[in-house]
Amino acid sequence: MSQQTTAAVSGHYIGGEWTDASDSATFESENPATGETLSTFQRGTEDDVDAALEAAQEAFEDWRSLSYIDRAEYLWEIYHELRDRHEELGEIVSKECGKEISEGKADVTEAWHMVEWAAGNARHPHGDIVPSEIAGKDAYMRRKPRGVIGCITPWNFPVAIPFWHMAIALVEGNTVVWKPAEQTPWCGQIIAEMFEDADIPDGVFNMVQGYGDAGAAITDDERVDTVLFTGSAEVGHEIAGKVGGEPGKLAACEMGGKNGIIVTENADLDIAVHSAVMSSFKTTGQRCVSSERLIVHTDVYDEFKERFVEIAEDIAVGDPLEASTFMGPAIEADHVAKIRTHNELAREEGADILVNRFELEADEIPDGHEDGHWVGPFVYEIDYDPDLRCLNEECFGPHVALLEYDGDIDRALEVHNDTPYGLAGAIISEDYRQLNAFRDRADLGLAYANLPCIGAEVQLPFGGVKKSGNGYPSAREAIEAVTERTAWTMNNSEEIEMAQGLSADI
Ligand code: UN1
Repeated sequence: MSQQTTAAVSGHYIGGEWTDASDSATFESENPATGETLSTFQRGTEDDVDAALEAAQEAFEDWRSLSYIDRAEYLWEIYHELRDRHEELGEIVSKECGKEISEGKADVTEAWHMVEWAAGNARHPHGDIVPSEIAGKDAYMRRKPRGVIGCITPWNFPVAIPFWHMAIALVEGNTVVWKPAEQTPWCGQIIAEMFEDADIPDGVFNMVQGYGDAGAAITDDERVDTVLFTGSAEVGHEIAGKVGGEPGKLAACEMGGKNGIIVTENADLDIAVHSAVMSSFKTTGQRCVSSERLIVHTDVYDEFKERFVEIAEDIAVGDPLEASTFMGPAIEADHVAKIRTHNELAREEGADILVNRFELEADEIPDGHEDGHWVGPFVYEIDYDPDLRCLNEECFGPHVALLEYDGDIDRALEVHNDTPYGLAGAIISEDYRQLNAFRDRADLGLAYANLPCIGAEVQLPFGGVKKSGNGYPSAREAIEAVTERTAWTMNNSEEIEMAQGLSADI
């Protein structure tokens, strides 16, 4: 059981030791619902990252030579700790990243689901037996670890996403250097304590707290074999461009989206409204899978609009620790400013504003939470035009456009696909042909039918197409980014016989 879950200056975890930043710089984590300081942390430098990478490299050979099952044992320890500390850690997630409490707890649940998948997968086959053209030859595809994995994770899932990256990487035999988001270092601290409590061998797991400079020191270093990144498109595209261009190095990045939900003429409107509200406002719109475009058929548009707007006007924004809250605050003051800019852009581009709760009324803000980073729903309708920036740029907040379309599923898909992104989306329809058209032709990594477009499960691939990502840093498919494939071919005969009819005569 960990020792520390309250304020103190907390260090990095490098080579099995808690260490201070090389220049003693610190930073603070804040409760976005109150503005209060939660805790103080060492701010990572290049030297700290250097030490972490050295430790990870040194630990690699011994770690890779353990069996999959033995490596997974360490992860099972953490699985139990995540379960035992579910309530406590869920509350810390809510305090540090502002998600309402059921979401805080779901974040922890998703983490242990990932650990369960990765550790359980240690007992599953890890390659293929492949037929050979030659009777005396055996051929296989075998996997082996890539080496040191650099993990950069976001604040909006401060427990689940680190495990998306690290659980599989570690069970596969890699060592890791991880930088938690600077907004959620407390969650990072607790996860590091869990690895310490699990007695993971020194240097196998390393955590450096800090900002983008520490992250860049990880991603840019030649000792890192794979970078796993989940976060903003801006940073992800930079990493993918830089790291992806280096021979021998891999970057798997998962970024945001401008996710859409299509509501067709025959949709069940209860399901449609419910799905749209969940997708647009849960996590205060701050999921990479949150929906910012609702593409609604003209036959049902007015009714959908009326019902959606009524809920958006009323939805409970407030203290994340209160069970009655639907939406907590935005993560930080800078993010509130960014959401404001997106709302203003929509207005400038001709949006008709249907709900504007961007600035909450004083009596909507809970007592003692006046310094929180409050924002409420912003809902607008606008004539569809593919060139509008407000329909193409991700806001990452409770900011959503209603777009009316007239025509068949082809028209709906045209509007849906017309963004640079392709992460998650949904269709609400009772017509199986429309559902299948969406499944096959929506530019998406995650496609939902008659459901919200949030809430993916870890045993599915999680990642996007177009500008939403390259590779899968997350969930089941992360295995591809953290392993090498070896084509292993063995001769069982006393002769050499070549494939493709190549002569073996010398
Ligand atoms: C994110 O949106 O940043 O699918 C991650 C979901 C969660 C993960 C979301 N399982 O909504």
